[in-house]
Amino acid sequence: MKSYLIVSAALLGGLAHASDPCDCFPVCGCGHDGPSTAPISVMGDHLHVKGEWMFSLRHMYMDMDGMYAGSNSVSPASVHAAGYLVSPTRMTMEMSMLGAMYAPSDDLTLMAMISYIQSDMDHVIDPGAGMLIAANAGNNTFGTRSVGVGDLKLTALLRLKDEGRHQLHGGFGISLPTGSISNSDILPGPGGRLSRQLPAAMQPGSGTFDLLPSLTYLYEGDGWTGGLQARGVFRTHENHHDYRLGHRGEIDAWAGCQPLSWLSVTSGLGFSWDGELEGTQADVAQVPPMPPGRITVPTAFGENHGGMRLDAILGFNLQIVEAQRIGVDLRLPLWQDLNGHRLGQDLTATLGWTLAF
Ligand SMILES: [Cu+2]
Repeated sequence: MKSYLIVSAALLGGLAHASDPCDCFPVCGCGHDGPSTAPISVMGDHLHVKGEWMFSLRHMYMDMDGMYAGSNSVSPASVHAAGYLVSPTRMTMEMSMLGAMYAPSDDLTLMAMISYIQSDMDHVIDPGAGMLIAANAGNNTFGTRSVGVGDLKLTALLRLKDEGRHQLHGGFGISLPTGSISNSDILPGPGGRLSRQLPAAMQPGSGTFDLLPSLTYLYEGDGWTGGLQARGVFRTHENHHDYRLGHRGEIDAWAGCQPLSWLSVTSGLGFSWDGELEGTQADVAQVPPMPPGRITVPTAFGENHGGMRLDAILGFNLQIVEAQRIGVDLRLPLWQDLNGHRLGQDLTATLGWTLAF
């Protein structure tokens, strides 16, 4: 991770000194003169000019590999020793996002986003849990998959300040529970391998109306631009499976420059905080019928959700064709401190394309 930081710092430093002052346009990287420096995974980073539309397509790949307790990586055996019959070992999530933006005025941009999500989770059963292994057709590992449409997000971005090098806008959004929270897959348990409700982490939707406030500050320096975005997700009630996901807060900070008229390079940091899941997950078993004193799987319990994480961000934006942008960014965790026993974050990669007219 240190080498990554040195390389990206050297890259940005070298570009800033070697090239002419960058023509960076922090207002909008879509349809203006050159790509913005905001990482493609940051949404709502810009406003549009009156009457302008933008469509976007993003694909995000997230890899969670290995269990954590706090900030330490732990083995499945230690998860089993904590009482759980089953330990997750890995989860991948792929999310395709379709977005639209429209500006009814120079000070207001409306944004809508819908996603399609595929999640896969691998598990290992405690070698001592013979009955459960027998119920799993003699195998001590199993995988689950969940696919579906996610929650629809609607946001209004309002300009708060536009003064020389400084720009500030606020986001007021709502997430509508269009995603399923009732997806099931084949799981071992009483009666063998049967279709059962998957835990919250595998559901495409939150099942709740969520508030999505955000605040974005953009700065235009000499030869570089930077940005800072703080955003939150507040769950307003419990869903019909008797739980709500944790509230969420995130801050992304980035700085970048445009070494070529069609290329921008960005480096930054992302901090995220997730709260614990509240409530019980109806239909997800917490206590197995046998053996006594054991519990099922960490994902069935609220205290094993959430935590804090600091990511390094490295991104590129290309604008080869007028009004279109292709962006890619990587997020790699520098540090994470997670609640209870849960999978740690490994890598998040986002590839996106935007078209403005
Ligand atoms: Cu846009």
